[in-house]
Amino acid sequence: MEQTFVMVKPDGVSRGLVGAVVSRFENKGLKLAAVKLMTIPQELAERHYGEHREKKFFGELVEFITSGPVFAMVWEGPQAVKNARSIIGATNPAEAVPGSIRGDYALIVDSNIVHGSDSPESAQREIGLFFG
Ligand code: RTP
Ligand code: MG
Repeated sequence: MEQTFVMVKPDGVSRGLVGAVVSRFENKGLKLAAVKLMTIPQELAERHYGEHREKKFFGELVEFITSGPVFAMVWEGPQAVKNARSIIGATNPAEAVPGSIRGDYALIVDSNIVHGSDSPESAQREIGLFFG
């Protein structure tokens, strides 16, 4: 059974959207396998988003993701990675379809509520970082 790493980002936690996010994954039929409320240390943030290290928004991204508590989760089920990305919606909320989390709850790319792994390999890496 495939697993994926999902987290409600600091904007989603501070807006009280943890329950809404969890509901959507439960409604879809995925199973919750692990959960942790935590504030991400700088070093973990830099490793988690390591693929973006050279991008101009990297500093802001790390600052944002460490700015308050996140709600980290592991969800499992058939094609969990792909199904989770579809529930979450496009990276830019302006392009995310209504019915997706980002389409329904977010406006701008800097604060888009939730993270989901982009491949099964990323999922295993991220689950190791956060729950290993
Ligand atoms: P995430 O990793 O957070 O689930 O988002 P994603 O896969 O949909 O998008 P990704 O390309 O991995 O980007 C990671 C996060 O970086 C911020 N971002 N800002 N200013 C920009 O052009 C820009 N592009 C990406 C977003 O917050 C995105 O979620
Ligand atoms: Mg990503």
